[in-house]
Amino acid sequence: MIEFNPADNKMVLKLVYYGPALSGKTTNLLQLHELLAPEGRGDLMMLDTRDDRTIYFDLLPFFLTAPSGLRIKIKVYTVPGQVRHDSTRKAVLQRADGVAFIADSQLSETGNNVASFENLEKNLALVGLDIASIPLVIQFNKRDLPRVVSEADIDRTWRPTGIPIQMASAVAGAGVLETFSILAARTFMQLDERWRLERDHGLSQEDFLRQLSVRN
Ligand SMILES: Nc1nc2c(ncn2[C@@H]2O[C@H](COP(=O)(O)OP(=O)(O)OP(=O)(O)O)[C@@H](O)[C@H]2O)c(=O)[nH]1
Ligand SMILES: [Mg+2]
Repeated sequence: MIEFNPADNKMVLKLVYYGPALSGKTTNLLQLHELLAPEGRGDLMMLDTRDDRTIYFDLLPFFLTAPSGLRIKIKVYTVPGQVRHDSTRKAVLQRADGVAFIADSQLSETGNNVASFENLEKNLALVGLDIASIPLVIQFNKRDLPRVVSEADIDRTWRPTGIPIQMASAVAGAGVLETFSILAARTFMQLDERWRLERDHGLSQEDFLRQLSVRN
């Protein structure tokens, strides 16, 4: 969590879209900007791109309010997937409350997915976060393309991690809200355990997702 100031009645959360280069992280954020409730949605910032490749990060802020008056700002970030931007990835991951790992379904990208996931595991440890406890979701994007890894193979390789998996074609908006919804729900559960959002602030998981306009 970036910030929780009970005196201000304000909480700032951070969700991070991680994954190999060109897997579709920025595309997910662009689609989310269209799909999330317009009342709470802030402006999408796409920082420092060159040839459509993220060099620094993208950021989509979202604002909601609990019945207690607690104001919650959710900052959704993407990292740059290119291998050489590792220090930026680490910086963006700091104090993350949840991570969506965007994998590229193309068979040619299998090795890059694995390397990027290992990089996530390493960088989470470096910023003091535990891959076993941080809310996570894995999205297999680009299902619309030919020569993609089969769902059976995805199942065999990734199911044992216990992390929820969502198929997507982010360029067409398919699976984008579903991925975000899984991440938001898991993140809420963890925050609620720690900060008692429902008991002390009257904010249930259902209200939280409803304000984001994400189906439960
Ligand atoms: N066919 C197809 N193309 C996609 C899909 N999602 C993203 N793309 C394309 O893949 C390319 C890379 O997408 P980005 O969203 O920029 O990828 P990124 O993960 O942000 O890449 P980096 O910023 O370099 O890490 C773009 O040309 C997208 O249009 C998809 O579901 N299907
Ligand atoms: Mg990008």
